[in-house]
Parts: sequence; C-alpha cells; structure tokens
Amino acid sequence: MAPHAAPALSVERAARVKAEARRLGFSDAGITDLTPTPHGDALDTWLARGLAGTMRYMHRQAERRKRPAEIVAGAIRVVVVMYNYAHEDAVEPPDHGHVAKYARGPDYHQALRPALDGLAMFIREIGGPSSIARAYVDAGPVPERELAQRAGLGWIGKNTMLITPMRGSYTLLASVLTSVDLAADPPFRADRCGSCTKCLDACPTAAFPKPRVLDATRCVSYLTIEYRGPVAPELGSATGSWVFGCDVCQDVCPWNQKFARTDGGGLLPLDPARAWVPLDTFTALDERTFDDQYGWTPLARPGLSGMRRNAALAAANASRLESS
Ligand code: B12
Ligand code: SF4
Ligand code: SF4
Repeated sequence: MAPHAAPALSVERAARVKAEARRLGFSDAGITDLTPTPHGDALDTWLARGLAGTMRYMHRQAERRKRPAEIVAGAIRVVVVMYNYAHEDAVEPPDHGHVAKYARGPDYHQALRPALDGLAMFIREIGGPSSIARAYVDAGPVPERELAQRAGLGWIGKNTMLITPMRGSYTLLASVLTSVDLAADPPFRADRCGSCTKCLDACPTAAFPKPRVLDATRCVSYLTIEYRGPVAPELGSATGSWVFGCDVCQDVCPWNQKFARTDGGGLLPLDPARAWVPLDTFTALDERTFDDQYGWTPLARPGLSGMRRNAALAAANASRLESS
C-alpha cells in the first residue's frame, strides 16, 4: 500500500460524508476525534457549584462527557451535524405567552432522527460490514457544543452557544459516533465575541456568573422546561412572557442579528404562528387534548401542569406590567 493511501482515503470519505449530511438537509457538518475534552474541569466546576440544578443526568453522564471515546466502544471519530432553524419572529399580541424558536413545531429529537439515521447508515456503508456508526440527537453524554467547536463549526460564545460565522446560533446539533476513519477538520480557534457583552447584559434573570458559564438554575429555559415545582418569586417575576424556553441571549447577539439565515433544510417544519400562545390555552385543556395538540412538540416535556405553571407566571408578569 502506498504510504499516503490511508489519509487520502479518509479525506475522500470525510468529504463524501459531509456532502451526504448536506444532501440529507443538515446545514453543515464537521468531523473531529474523540480525545478527552480540554474543558473537562469547567464541567466539573459547574456541577460542583450546583449550576445544573435538578438535571441529575448531567452528573451521571459527566465522566463520559469528558471522555467521549467511552460513549461508543470502538468509535474513533464523531461527525457533528448542525441544523439551522432560524425564522422570522411574529409581533407580540397581548395576553400571549412566548415560545422559544426551536419549539414551534415537532420535537427536533424525533424530527432530525430519520436523516441522522440515514447518515449513520451511509457511514456504515462506506466503512464496510464490521463498522460502527451510532446516531445521537441531544441524547446521551455527547458534549455536542465542544465537539462542534473542535470539528470547526464555530466558536462557543459568551452566552455558551455554538456560534457559526455567517449563520449565527439558531442551530441544533446532533452527531454520529463512528469507528470509520474519517479525516478530522481543524478546530475553530478564534473567539469572535471580542469585547461584546450584549448577551450577558440582556439576560432577564442574570444567569451568567461570568462569560461562558451559565447558572442553569436561574435560566428561563431551565425554569420553564426542566424544572418541576414552583418557581422562586424573584426569578418568576423576571421570566416575562416566556412560557417555554428563552431566546433573549441569542436574539441580542449581533451574529444572529446580522447573519441568521432562514434557509433551514426542511427537516424541522416550524410554524412562526406558534411563537405566541394565548395565556388561557392551558387552563382550558385537559390532559388528553393537551396530548393531541402538544404531545408531538417539545412542550410535552414540561407537560400540561408545567405549561399551566409557566402560563400563570407569564400572566402575573403581564398584569404587573399593566399596573405599573
Ligand atoms: C443541559 C443543557 C441545557 C441547560 C444548561 C445550558 C448550558 N449552557 O449548560 C439548559 C436547560 C439551561 C439549556 C438551555 C438551552 N439550550 Co440546551 N442543552 C443542554 C445539553 C443537554 C448539555 C449542555 C452542557 O453540557 N452543559 C454543561 C455546561 C458546563 O456546558 P457548556 O455550557 O456547553 O460549557 C462547555 C463548553 O463551553 C466548554 N468550555 C468552557 N469554557 C470554554 C472556553 C472555550 C474557549 C471553549 C472552546 C470551550 C469552553 O466547557 C464546558 C464543559 O463541557 C446540550 C446537549 C448536549 N448533549 O450537549 C443542549 C444544548 C446545548 N442546548 C441547546 C439549545 C438550543 C438550548 C436553548 C437555546 C433552548 C432555548 N431556546 O430555550 C437554551 C440556551 C441557553 C444557553 N445560553 O445555553 C443546543 C445548543 C445549540 C447551539 N448552537 O449551541 C444543544 C447543543 C442541544 C442540541 N442538540 O442542539 N440547555
Ligand atoms: S436563555 Fe434566557 S434566561 Fe437563559 S441564559 Fe439565555 S437570556 Fe438568560
Ligand atoms: S452577544 Fe456578543 S458576547 Fe454574546 S455571544 Fe453574541 S457576540 Fe458573543
């Protein structure tokens, strides 16, 4: 075998895999290895300070998150794919609650899965019968943003989001871990945040103790999606009209304001009309109708009781605003 045959093959395979990812509807793809993440200490500190709140799975997955080679036995590469879901926001109607952009349609975990499984199959076909390729959409201990940065897809902004030049951060990430030797991309080394602090300043609940560290227990996204039980009044009064998730630290980012592109590949059909829901919607629904209307969307995660709690907070915030 010629000495450079293997690298040439891995370069050619990598190019085919990335082209296939784009053909399947992903906005971009990058490849990296599975060596331990250089920021494992940041994860340990985050967990030790209790900043994960009740997300126990973050503790359970920590060791594998720091050493992604341990996630799938035999895997040596990860193909990280990105899906762009940016779309125009509708103007706020009165007495409505705001839903984060990514959640205005089907649950992306299910919606991206068939295309990602298709990519995994393509990689196995390239690699031959004994090859492994396993797909993950925000599941398991895959440190998606770090791997995406290492795979050259962008940098991690002060708001902790993966930001891609000429695209921004309204993107979802997913990955395929594989035993097939694919040429790795160079990491994205630059930090393009510069002296900007817009996201840190705009966060309604002051959830960033410092740049690139998020106290999830203060984040509206955590409070409205992950957290069960009553929200502390000093935080609940800052969640504004958000009833599911929050986009503030992305909406103010100049990289989104200048470069967000509404050219998503059709894998996740979002409906801008679902950006705002009447605040009395959830009180009027029973479990069965909630399931029919929202069971296939991300709003199923907090469920009917969670959405009632979130809508009550938003209604209280609206009436406080009116009377002030
Ligand atoms: C737990 C979680 C949350 C938690 C905690 C968020 C957080 N910042 O940690 C909550 C519920 C709050 C949340 C909210 C949201 N989330 Co979330 N979340 C996750 C999840 C499952 C794990 C993230 C994690 O590891 N957190 C632990 C902390 C410590 O990690 P980290 O902040 O990413 O920091 C790491 C790196 O930044 C690195 N690091 C530290 N310093 C430095 C410095 C440099 C220079 C570098 C390179 C790296 C680096 O070390 C850290 C440790 O690994 C991922 C999916 C996954 N499997 O990874 C999705 C994920 C991060 N979430 C996502 C989204 C879309 C959101 C929301 C926008 C949803 C919304 N609209 O409400 C918000 C955004 C809030 C925000 N500003 O982060 C996307 C982000 C896509 C992107 N383009 O970045 C992901 C990747 C899901 C997906 N599959 O697409 N999320
Ligand atoms: S998602 Fe909202 S609450 Fe959470 S950090 Fe960003 S701006 Fe703050
Ligand atoms: S708002 Fe500014 S500091 Fe925050 S992520 Fe965007 S560029 Fe970076």
